[in-house]
Amino acid sequence: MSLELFSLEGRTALVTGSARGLGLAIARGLGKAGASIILNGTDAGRTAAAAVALAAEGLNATALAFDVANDEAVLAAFARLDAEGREVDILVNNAGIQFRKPMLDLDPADWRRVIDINLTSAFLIGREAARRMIARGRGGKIVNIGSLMSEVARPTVAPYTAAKGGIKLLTRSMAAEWAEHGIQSNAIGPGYMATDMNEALMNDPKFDSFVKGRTPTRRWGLPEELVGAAVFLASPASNYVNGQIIYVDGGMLAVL
Ligand code: GCO
Repeated sequence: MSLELFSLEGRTALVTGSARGLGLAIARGLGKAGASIILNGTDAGRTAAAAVALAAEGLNATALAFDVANDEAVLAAFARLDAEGREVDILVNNAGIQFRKPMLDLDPADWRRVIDINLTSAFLIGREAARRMIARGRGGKIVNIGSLMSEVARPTVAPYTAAKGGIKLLTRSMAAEWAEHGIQSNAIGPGYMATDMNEALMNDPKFDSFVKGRTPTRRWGLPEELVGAAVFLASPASNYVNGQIIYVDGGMLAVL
């Protein structure tokens, strides 16, 4: 079997929230598979530094800082890509924040912020990318980043859970509307991964013990362990896969 099936040569991938964490690991992996990478973050300096770091590794990486939850910023970002002649063939909707507080104590503004960044941004950016993929007539790939919380809940993370549950069904909506245009829209559901966002949890002996006990693999996941699923869903290897979510969770969702 040819590895061409998993090659991203000649393709351009926009990865949101990729100045660090899971997004940066996924962007690096897509770059190593041959894609030209457009990194995104809200902090222009940090995003530019990440692009320089990937370029120093021999990857084709540039930075595009914009607020993924701001309608006008998203439109302006795609207008800039249009003006530069850059065509997004692969979109990874990874941007997301976490906000841990019981619902009874949650400020509605914090609820809305999590929903806007973790879910609405995927709709806003997904449709700008799809609009152009459809107009070009050669399809494309959309990979939304879900979570264990696309399936199950735990106390104190309601907005994140609602958003990630929405990501699962938004992915299916994208498949429903855009598959006929040659666009494959799928998702990845990371398990408990060793990232900055989870540092507080990793440093909590009780939660660390919970994760290691509840996960059959008995450890936290590494961000680079998402790369295989990301390259698969971004490559021709997944041309007949649509509306699916692949859990990279060490088996946590598979067992009681
Ligand atoms: C939490 C964590 C989780 C993980 C991940 C699991 O507070 O429970 O932040 O949400 O980050 O999303 O898939």
